[in-house]
Amino acid sequence: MSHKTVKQWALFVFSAVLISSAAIAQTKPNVVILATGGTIAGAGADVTNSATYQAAKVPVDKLIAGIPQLGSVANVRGEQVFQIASESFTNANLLTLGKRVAALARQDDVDGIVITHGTDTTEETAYFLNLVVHTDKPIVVVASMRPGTAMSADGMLNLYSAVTVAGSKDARGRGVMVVMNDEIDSGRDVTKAVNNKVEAFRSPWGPLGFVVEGKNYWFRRLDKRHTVNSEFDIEKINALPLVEIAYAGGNVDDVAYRAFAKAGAKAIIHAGPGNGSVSGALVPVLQELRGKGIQIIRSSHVNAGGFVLRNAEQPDDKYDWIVAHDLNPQKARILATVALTATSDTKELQRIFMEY
Ligand code: DAS
Repeated sequence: MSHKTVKQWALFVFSAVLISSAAIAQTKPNVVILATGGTIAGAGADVTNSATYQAAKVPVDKLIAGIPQLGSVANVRGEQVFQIASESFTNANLLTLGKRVAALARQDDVDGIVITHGTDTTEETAYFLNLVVHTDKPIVVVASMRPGTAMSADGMLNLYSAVTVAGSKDARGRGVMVVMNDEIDSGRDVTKAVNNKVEAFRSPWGPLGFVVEGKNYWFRRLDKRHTVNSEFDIEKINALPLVEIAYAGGNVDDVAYRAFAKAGAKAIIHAGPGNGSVSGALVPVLQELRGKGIQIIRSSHVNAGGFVLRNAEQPDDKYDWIVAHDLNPQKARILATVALTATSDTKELQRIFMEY
């Protein structure tokens, strides 16, 4: 074969490989990983340290490099939005993250978004994004209970599964999801139910589905309004009001409620026992604060499935109170924070708590 023919043949093979790899790359979804910190980016001193470690240490590029298999499910790139433990999240962090997610979701070259996050407030961030980001593209929040430096670390598989779901067409339109420990949960429903095991997250109404070895298995959809069907839009929200949670059991007094009012809270989530019950001793101060325009929202710290019933033991209509329905106190705070950017009318707020 002449030298020229060999050169032509080599050129042909090279361009064929280029075209086919570009074609394969195009068939793979484009997934962006937004890193915020947490245990999934944590590092411990020894492989036996599954619970003693520093969160928010490993940068996003190292997380991605640590899982070469990601490249077989998606074209992945990372952005380091924050590097914090999630208990340190503020309303300002939620706004910044929400606006970045919305901007990426608008891009035609982005098919799905993964957010690596601490487990402590995953449920709050995921619910916030579910309320304010107008896209039907998959948005998946992922965390881990053990740092990547520990034996049987869970972060690697959680992140691989999260990228798989975020790149899946069948994950579109399901609202913001949380992928942990093979489960796909709704960001609205899921909560951290156990402090120290990899099966830490629970949804009172059950998961949306499972992801196993890169395949999604769906069992239900979220019935509540979310994402493209939400009346709230992060593009129009530039500040979030102060909403506080007062945890109440027996022997409760009004100190926290008065302090929250003094600090400028626009609403107080009463995290009551049972059906969001309110001590008789509290009613006068709640009436006083309501009279000053502060919304009182009854939620329950009992929350393994069930909901606070309006006008059951507590005369909500008479006192002009709101019930948080099935939302736990921390989720009720997120919804109240978002809802109060649009209205302070009790009836409108109660509608919102029933619909979202
Ligand atoms: N402190 C926890 C957090 O950042 C660590 C974790 O579990 O991710 O939420």
